[in-house]
Amino acid sequence: MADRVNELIVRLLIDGAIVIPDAVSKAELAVIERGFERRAAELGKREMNWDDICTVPELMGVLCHPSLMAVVEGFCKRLGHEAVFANCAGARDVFDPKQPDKYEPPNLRHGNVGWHDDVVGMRNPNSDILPPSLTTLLYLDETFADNGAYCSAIGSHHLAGATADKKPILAKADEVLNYCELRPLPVKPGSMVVHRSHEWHGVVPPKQRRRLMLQTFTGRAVYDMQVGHTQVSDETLALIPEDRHKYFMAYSQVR
Ligand SMILES: O=C(O)CCC(=O)C(=O)O
Ligand SMILES: [Fe+2]
Repeated sequence: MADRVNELIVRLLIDGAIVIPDAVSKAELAVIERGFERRAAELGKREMNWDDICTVPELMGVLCHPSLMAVVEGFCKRLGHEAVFANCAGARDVFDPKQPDKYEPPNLRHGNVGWHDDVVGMRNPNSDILPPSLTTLLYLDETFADNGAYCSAIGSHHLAGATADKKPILAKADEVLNYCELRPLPVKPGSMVVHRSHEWHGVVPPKQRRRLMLQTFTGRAVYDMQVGHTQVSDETLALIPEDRHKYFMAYSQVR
């Protein structure tokens, strides 16, 4: 088990993205699905942000799950950081039955995969926060190499840089797509993808239900350097097992 976790941590360092198979049990997954479907039905939508889900016990129970934290904590420790929860962007079903399937397998290079670096979406990122930061995705449905898989440009995070005043420099798209291995990471339900900042990724357009829940982590010492972290209320904390409360922090100053 410890060997397996260490292997995943080393792969994260080298490749920038990994799969944790069966991160939650079948019984846990059934609970999560129940929470997802109940809340989606209440709201009449299948794309839910943090405010939509922060009172749903079945979904809050997944935050900082022990099988995920074994990898996240070990990874951060290796870089001299203490892992803390940064952000939850919500839970969503990205399958849109109205969207025609435009993907032509096996063309990951030119197909409609939407390759990107998540740093593009961050407000004012300081490059110092990026090395220990990890984004994690829990999949509630199976994904396949030609249908719904998360795809990684393996090692692409090594191509990013930073200016002297700590502004991130993104890799060039052509270099990523021409020189990195473009690898689909299909998963079984209950598995998680974990990826580093600056790792380029995309999604093979799904032909069926594709529900997931997102969580992002960073290092305690760099937490304050980035705006936009999810501030978890006491009401929500009460839904999360107490032994995980150590991962939750708040900004040291009001923002
Ligand atoms: O749906 C996925 O597997 C990845 C989603 C993604 O890349 C994102 O939300 O930035
Ligand atoms: Fe992304």
